[in-house]
Amino acid sequence: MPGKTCNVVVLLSGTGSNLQALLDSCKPDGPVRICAVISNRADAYGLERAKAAGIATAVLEHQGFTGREAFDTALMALIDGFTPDLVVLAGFMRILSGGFVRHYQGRLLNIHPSLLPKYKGLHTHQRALEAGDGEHGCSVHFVTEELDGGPLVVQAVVAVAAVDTVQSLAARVHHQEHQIYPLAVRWFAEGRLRLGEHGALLDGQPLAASGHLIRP
Ligand code: NHR
Ligand code: GAR
Repeated sequence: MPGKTCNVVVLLSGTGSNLQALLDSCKPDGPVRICAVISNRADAYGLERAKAAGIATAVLEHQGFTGREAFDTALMALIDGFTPDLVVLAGFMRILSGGFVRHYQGRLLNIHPSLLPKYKGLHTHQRALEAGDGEHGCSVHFVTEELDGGPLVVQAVVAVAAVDTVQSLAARVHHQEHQIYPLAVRWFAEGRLRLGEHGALLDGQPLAASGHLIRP
């Protein structure tokens, strides 16, 4: 899509270092335009990063809703007010309902701190260390109803050292997250990445089951 900009809404719950990596990767004449950052937590530091970059922010606290469906319906209305081409989960810590995920089918990405399909869910670094894994990493995937189970786009592998702690391992995984998320978002914005019937396609070609794999 030369010339066309891709409007992106970012959802987050916390620090927002992945948002920062996306912001830093956006060139004024590039294809990615982050149009809003939405948090389910009013105290998320990611909101400050967005404000500092002059980007619209909104807070929708899930505590105010009775049940996931009601929260998700309000969240969809808020997101759609920004007419995004792509919605990006960047440390967003709420599980999304089927209705939400179907509404954004093919235009919803997540970054997850493990080499999926290993370690879906939470506490991934601790679980990789406890299992004695020699390799760990992070994954970008299209979001489907299956939690952390959607088609993979790109993965980065991190070697685990014998001396690693949760903190030291998480720091190296984070560094890789900050490389691969901007890459995946740029591919999408350039029209190179899309969700086909049988998985993710890059330049019209099916990606491997692991997605595009980056090794140290
Ligand atoms: N929703 C769907 N339908 N599918 C996915 O793949 C999703 C999703 C929503 C979020 C991010 C995910 C991750 O990368 C994500 C992927 C939160 C939880 C969780 O258990 C699990 C996975 C992910 C995000 N959340 C708790 C809940 O009850 C709350 C935890 C908390 O607030 O700290 O929603 O890991
Ligand atoms: C990232 O490591 C991301 O992969 C993870 O949360 C962190 C957010 O960091 N996501 C999940 O665990 C989703 N359940 P950030 O706020 O600094 O980008």
